[in-house]
Amino acid sequence: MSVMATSTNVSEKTQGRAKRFIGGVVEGFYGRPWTMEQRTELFKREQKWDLNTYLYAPKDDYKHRMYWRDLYSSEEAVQLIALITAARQHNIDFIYAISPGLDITFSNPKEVAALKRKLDQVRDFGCCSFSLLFDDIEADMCPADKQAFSSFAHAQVAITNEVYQHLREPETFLFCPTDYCAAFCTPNVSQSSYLRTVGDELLPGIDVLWTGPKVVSHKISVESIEEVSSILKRAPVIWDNIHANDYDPQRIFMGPYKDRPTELIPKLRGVLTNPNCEFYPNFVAIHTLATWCKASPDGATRDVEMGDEEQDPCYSPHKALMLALTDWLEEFMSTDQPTACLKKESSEEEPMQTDLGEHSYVPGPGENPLYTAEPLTLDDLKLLSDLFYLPYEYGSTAKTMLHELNWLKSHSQAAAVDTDQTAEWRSRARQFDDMCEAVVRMFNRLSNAPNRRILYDLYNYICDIKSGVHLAQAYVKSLGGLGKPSAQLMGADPEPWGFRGGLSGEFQRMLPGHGNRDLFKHPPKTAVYCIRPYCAEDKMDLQRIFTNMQQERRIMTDAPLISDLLSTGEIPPSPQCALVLEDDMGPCGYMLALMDAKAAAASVQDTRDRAFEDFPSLITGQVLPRVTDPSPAKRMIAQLLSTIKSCGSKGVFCELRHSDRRMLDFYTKSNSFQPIKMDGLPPDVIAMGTGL
Ligand code: GDL
Repeated sequence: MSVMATSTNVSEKTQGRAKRFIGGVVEGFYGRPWTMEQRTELFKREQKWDLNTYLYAPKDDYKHRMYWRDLYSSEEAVQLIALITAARQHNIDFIYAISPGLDITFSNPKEVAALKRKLDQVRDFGCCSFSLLFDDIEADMCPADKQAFSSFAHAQVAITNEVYQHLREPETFLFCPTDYCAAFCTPNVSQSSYLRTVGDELLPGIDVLWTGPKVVSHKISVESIEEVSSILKRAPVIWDNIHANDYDPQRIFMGPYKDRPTELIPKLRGVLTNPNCEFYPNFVAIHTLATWCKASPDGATRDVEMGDEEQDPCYSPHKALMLALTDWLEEFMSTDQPTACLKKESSEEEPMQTDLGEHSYVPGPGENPLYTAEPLTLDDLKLLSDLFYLPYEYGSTAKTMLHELNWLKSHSQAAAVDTDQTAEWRSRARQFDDMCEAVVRMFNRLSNAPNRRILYDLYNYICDIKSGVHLAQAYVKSLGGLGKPSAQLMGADPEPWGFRGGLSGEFQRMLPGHGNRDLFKHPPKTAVYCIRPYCAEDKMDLQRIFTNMQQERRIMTDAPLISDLLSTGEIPPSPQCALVLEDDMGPCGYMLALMDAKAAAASVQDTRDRAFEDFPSLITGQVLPRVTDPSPAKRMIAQLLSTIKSCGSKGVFCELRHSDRRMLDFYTKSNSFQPIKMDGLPPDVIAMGTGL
């Protein structure tokens, strides 16, 4: 077997000729492959939107991967020929991919012959472009291959070069490496010996697929592409998994192509999107990619209107989305289903649906009027896209709903006792309810849209989000006292939709990191807090925080506690016992402590007798309501307790007014502080303490 192939006249033919940018779709996901009819529909769309390529690589198609050696039967041949012909008719380059990596023995000539035989068969069907994929396979070679090749990369490259030459160096020939993203490279991209071998040994006419920094890349930067191009010695074709959903049955992505600057275009050989498994909901994914591919940073075909000056002068994801949704709305409203679906052969795929238009029933006097559905709107589709946006980002409405639910949850107790807050809480609860209703209305209008195929692909997802929103809506009502503590959420014998997610959901909830990677709960902006030692300049800020919190809770401090005097600065904290919490808006909380509370009490003539023997030290603090995350306060307390303990104190207490629900709740939920009996405290004050 020839291990190193050399360049021939054929490749020289293509040298110097600018190759066109590859733009299109890879059907490269796991699960049920698309039907022939859907693929043909795809070619039509691609042509209409100026995309030029389709890569045939359905992971679970028998003869693409698992049974890669098997030739196609005559029935299958008829179908493939029809597909290849349809692609040609629509000016789409049909690339046939094969994935032999699960079990091929690279060093066995019979295996290489089987691969060539299979690709020859597809070439005879009229296919001119090919691809060898080595993604998602074990990187270990069998003993025979270990003997024949110095590395896995050498084995893959040798067979790829050989097949490429056997097929006479097709103009388009793609190779998918096993290390197809930066995260898979050891130790990193520029030092990867695997990629170096590919770069050095793979014939120059073969292009390499690359998914970016990760399998599903949030962003793809120009620098990252320059880095990988340098080691591969060629510009990669991006296999983009941004809209792929085969890894999570509850998610589907209908946000715009995004976070890939158009400056990338001249640095890439192409982009192929591997989208959602469901064919019809990919309208947005493919339409917006097409818009992106047309955005040219050199200014030649630059559409000024399209740009988003702040982000990318040539492309705005929002505008691209609105263009896509406007076109999609038309498709939703069309009953123009290909006639094949009513024919017998495809009746398994689609239920019977006939147009009743001409003979529709007219109700008589006194009868129920016929049900007429409200038509779907562009706003409905915008909402749909917002709820199912992108893998690392929710759309704007989804973000607002989560934010509002979180606020309503965390402010329900304060609102229950404070009339000003009650008004705000109720108004925001009403707005939240309206947003939930909009989701239900969208669901109803979608369910009534004439184009049933799109609906059926979306149905599970929209049903799921409707139930989720419905539960949240009921919960907010119960928080505001407008509904019973939701039977759906907490009843003794709830229906199964009260505990959704099945076994997989159970497992997820039991794992320690559950929720850690939540897209909403950890937005980068609010996650950054700084805890630092108190300094003299902080005095005014601390007083302001203290007074704000007192006023908010309408507390009169004519009989101040030692804690109050500590907060106002009238009693100084003990050395190293004062911490300030800051966020990007400035100081937002503090924690102060006194090692010897008895001495401090005496210094201000506070003679109330307390349990100072067991709890000689005191701690106090406040955190503004904008800090919804309890962890910064926990950290400050932990740090102070540790300082106090290291100074020899045997216990710490705090004094809390009943109206200070936030801190009360906080200490109650902490595992260490317990209510303690302290004589002499005013009736609205309770003490909690912890031994050290
Ligand atoms: C992958 C697979 C792809 C799958 C995607 C998303 C590549 C090259 N291969 O790793 O088949 O659809 O993840 O799950 O991306």
